[in-house]
Amino acid sequence: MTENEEKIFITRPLLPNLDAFGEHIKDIWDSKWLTNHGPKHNELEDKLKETLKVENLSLFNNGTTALLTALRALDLPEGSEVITTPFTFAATPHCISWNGQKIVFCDIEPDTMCIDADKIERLITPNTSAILGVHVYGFPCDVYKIDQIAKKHGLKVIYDAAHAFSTEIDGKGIGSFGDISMFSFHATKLYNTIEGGCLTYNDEKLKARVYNLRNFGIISEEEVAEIGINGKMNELQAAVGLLNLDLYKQEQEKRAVVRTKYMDEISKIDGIKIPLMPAKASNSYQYFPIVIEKEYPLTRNELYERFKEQNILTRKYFYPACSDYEPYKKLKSSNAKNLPVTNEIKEKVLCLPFYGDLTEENINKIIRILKG
Ligand code: T4K
Repeated sequence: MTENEEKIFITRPLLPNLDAFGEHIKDIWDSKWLTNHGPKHNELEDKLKETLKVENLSLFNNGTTALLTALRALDLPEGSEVITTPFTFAATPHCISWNGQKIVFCDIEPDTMCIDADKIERLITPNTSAILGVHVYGFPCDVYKIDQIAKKHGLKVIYDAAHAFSTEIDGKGIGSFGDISMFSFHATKLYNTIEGGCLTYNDEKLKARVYNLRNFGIISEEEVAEIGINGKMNELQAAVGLLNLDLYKQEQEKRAVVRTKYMDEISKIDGIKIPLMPAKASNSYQYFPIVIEKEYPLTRNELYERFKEQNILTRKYFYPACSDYEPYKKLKSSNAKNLPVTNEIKEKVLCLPFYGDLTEENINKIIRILKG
């Protein structure tokens, strides 16, 4: 066994059949068309639109370039304020800053751990241009309340749906809410294209703009209309994406079984809370977070170390919070008194290994450690 084989990771990527991938590679080699909106890219764009139940979809080479492009496509004024959550991966605030907007962190709601819609309005100033919510762990933000606030104040709404592939709210694709949503198809995501991502949006007029921004701002051989980026997904990524589209539901079913096994046993343990999906939303099965309360005999950090001693690599997503990061910690909105829930949750949350091929033996080992 190699060192890696002995470890239990938080996730393992969904991998298509190698021969099937070989057939795609042969097509790509034969056509000599490797990237720049090739046939597999275009086929995947069409298919994903149906899967995610959205009107418009543009593929990207990763979720971060997609989110950067989303902010640019909405023409948020430079120096304007974007209200967002500190309880997310670094990419979310980095995209706002990289794009020249100012971050205003809003505290999170304790059950879903998403931005607390009831605390957004008090942070709005004449300089606010947008709200950027994150459907963290696939739990949905309060999209209806956020929509009301945005309409009332004339703000744009962007969602980071990196963790929410195929989640639906009241039967609608989660990517159909707000002005633009971003999905990540990174290797660690339920559905992956190795690296990759997409934007989804209702306004068809954004399509051409997103297309140009994704391709350096080029609009014709002799015309570059604006400052764009290289956000294009290549044909190899798209081939993995096409094959994984046939597999992700089966992976979700396998994860549902793992989840049930975890729930049956962990729900009996005093001091461990399992955050639940609101009834109106379907589960993407991206992560399995637990919250370690005071009644539990170990702190979250002690539990993390205990797992590590047994080669089980749980993750403290998202500790530290983004408001603790060097570039953001001095912001007024990062002050601890403004973020009591974030600062409490970041010390208590732990994501357990969660993927379809997690063996019964390993699930039992994890549960045994939790039971102490
Ligand atoms: N917004 C949110 C809310 C996000 O969570 C993310 C990304 C983004 C935006 C940006 O989207 P992208 O630009 O990435 O598309 C991972 C991922 O790299 C990152 O995509 C993800 N969020 C974040 C939550 O997790 P790390 O640093 O934790 O990954 P790493 O390398 O430690 O991998 C975790 C475990 O996964 C490994 O211990 C083993 C397993 N693994 C990983 C890789 C890469 C594999 O088995 N095979 C692999 O190839 O960031």
